[in-house]
Amino acid sequence: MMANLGNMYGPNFSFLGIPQCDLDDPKSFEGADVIIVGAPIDSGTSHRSGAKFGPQAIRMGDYLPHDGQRPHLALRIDGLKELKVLDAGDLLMPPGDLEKSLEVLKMATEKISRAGAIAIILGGDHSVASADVAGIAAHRGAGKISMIHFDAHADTGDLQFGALIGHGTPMRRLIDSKAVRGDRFLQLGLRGYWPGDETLQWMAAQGMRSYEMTEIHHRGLSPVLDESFAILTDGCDGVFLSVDIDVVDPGMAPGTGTPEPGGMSSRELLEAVRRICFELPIVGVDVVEVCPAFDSADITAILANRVVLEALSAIAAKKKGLSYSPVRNLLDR
Ligand SMILES: [Mn+2]
Repeated sequence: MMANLGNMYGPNFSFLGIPQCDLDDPKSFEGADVIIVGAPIDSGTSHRSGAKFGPQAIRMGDYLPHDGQRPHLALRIDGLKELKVLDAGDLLMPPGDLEKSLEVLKMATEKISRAGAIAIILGGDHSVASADVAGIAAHRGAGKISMIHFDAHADTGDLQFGALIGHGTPMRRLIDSKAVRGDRFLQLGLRGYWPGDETLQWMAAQGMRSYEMTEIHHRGLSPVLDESFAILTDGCDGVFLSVDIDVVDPGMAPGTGTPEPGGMSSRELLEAVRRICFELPIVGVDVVEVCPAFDSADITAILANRVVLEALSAIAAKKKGLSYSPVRNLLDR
């Protein structure tokens, strides 16, 4: 039996000190609500690499004691205590074999989904989405889960330097394989200079909806989320949330491989994650493209850590049936 690896590229510690489990030992994750797993691979990057060190940076990115608890100030719930959240450590992902690495990840998320738990995957470059979502879809049914994807880039390329697998192609692979329906695939925060016409036409033909950053700015995040939620829950019974940290402006998230200026603020991302996980039936979350070598004062890793915590807190609040309003006086009890 393979034990929990801990961090593939560093000492063994769990996300904020939560208990560990071993995906090869079903007893160790019996009854889990959420299982966190690291996907330490960056062989899919098209530009500067280093995201394979993302999982350990995300686990560590917090200035409070790593004591397995985190009561949320606004939601008034402790996601780490209210839910049974376990850390399965990093998957063994050989950097020279991206295909095999992704197969390992797909098997892991399918196993987590079949155990009735929500998978939270710490990337890794975004190629991991092609596997982690596919694993959950293998359990819940093709086309049965919808996708909300935060990113500066569409990641819908057909080929990346001639290869089918890479961090620029996972969303095309998920739609091509019918794991996720194109018309239940939403993207928020796109900007910059990629992709080109041919790819955009393909995206339109799939019925995708991609909100460019300027549209979100002018319409406001809330109306865009309202519109998205109606599409995501139409005929699908679960939602996967994929967060490429480069959706946030490089000024607030510099530690990433392909930074694109003009992104959303970290506050907007956290608010969106809170609403999504509070209001939608989340079946999985990935947080990808954190690249510690290009970070400054750990701010990107800390943001990614907070994205995970925001998701956990909101999932716990939803499960408990709490009511929440973003405009409530914090001190009204
Ligand atoms: Mn991406």
